[in-house]
Amino acid sequence: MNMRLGNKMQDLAMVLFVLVFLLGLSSCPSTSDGGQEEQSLAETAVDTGEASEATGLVIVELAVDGMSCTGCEDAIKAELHALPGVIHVDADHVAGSTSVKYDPRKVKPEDMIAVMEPLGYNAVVELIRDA
Ligand SMILES: [Cu+2]
Repeated sequence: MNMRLGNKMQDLAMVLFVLVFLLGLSSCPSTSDGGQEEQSLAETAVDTGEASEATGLVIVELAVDGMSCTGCEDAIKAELHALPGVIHVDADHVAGSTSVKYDPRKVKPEDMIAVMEPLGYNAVVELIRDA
């Protein structure tokens, strides 16, 4: 009797473990590996392409819903870096915020919000300030 109960508890624990694992995976709207490679590529391209100290750059602070891990941060950074005029991206899944330094003549916060939405992240502009 005790043995059977013990086995049941073990089965239950295993089921719970698998459930938590699956939940953890599915709570992340981004796919992990490809996104990270994209990010480093995009970052390199932007950093070398926008080396000069341009004037008129601004920083937009976005409140972002749906980030659950650093993979989300990486996915968002990669996606935003791919936009023309985006100089630098910081993302913080704990704070649920992303800040983007950009050239307002080339890209708008609406464009950033538009590329994040298909990934499962809803963003709204909190404030825009001079870089
Ligand atoms: Cu994630």
